[in-house]
Amino acid sequence: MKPKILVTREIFDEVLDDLRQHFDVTDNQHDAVWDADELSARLQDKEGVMTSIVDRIDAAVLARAPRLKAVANIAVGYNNIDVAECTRRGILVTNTPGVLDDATADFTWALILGAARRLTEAEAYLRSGQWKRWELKQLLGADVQGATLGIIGMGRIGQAVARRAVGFNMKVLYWNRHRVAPEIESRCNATFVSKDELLAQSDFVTLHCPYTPQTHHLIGEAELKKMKRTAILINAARGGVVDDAALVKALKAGTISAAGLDVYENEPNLNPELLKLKNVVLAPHIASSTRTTRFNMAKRAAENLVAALTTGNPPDLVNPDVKRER
Ligand code: 8YV
Repeated sequence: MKPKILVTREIFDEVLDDLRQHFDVTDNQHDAVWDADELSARLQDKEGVMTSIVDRIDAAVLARAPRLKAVANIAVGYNNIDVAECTRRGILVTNTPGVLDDATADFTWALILGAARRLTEAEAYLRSGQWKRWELKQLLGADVQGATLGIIGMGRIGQAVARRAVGFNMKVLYWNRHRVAPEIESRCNATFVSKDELLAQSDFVTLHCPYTPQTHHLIGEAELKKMKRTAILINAARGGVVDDAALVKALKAGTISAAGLDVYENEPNLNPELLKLKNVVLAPHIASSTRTTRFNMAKRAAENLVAALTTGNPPDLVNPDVKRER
């Protein structure tokens, strides 16, 4: 008998077919969002689950999944999973690092350029029929070329963002938990500075750190006040790293000039004030969403699940301290 697994999100048929070779698969063709009870009921007899940030695999859900041996997240971030509880219960947890760096970095640049050049505001203006003539001072934006880019979180995605800044002739500053290797600094042409220095000097501050208790509201009222009044904040990392209420206040008061956001606290229920602001470019958590990248993410998660439940050694294990014998 094949091990039973649950796939909580609608995924690509080809990946589902691969999974069916190894497992008895229950999938979610309608991409429904299950509450904790519905999720737990479906996990009761499953050995593995392939999931994404929409589904919370927390201690209460895990307590009701006695046969679970592996959780494969279709994402590089895994703040939707109680990893410590998985580790305690001997459950392997995996993510999908590497395959989405470039797509996410490209989209970060879409937000940087879109916010700097007021692209969504310009399009709304045009679509509403307000455009009557060319004007010298129409929709004036900020220069990206030659500006200073501050990167918070210099992992794979932060580095991919930095490498793209070379083409814009930018000065790149970064702040990270620890300084990265000199070869990486020189490849990215990036200088390690303190968080305060980065906030004070950057024209664009872009976030690329995971969401953890340590990064909760890493950018709040005090940090926004340390930024230039002309600065633009970009978040394609995780909601919760930014205090959205403080950001709304800062954008309204002109404490900073604009923001480009792909992620929010309490997704998909945005702070309604954000929707009213002109000086934000907003996207629905799609930074990794290219056809190739999302396919590769699903494929990588499936490979991790197969390895976790067959060899016990998935390539992208995030909790190496897990006790393997169950
Ligand atoms: C995913 C992401 O699309 O990888 C991540 O951490 O935020 C995105 O690339 C999203 O998490 C869906 O699970």
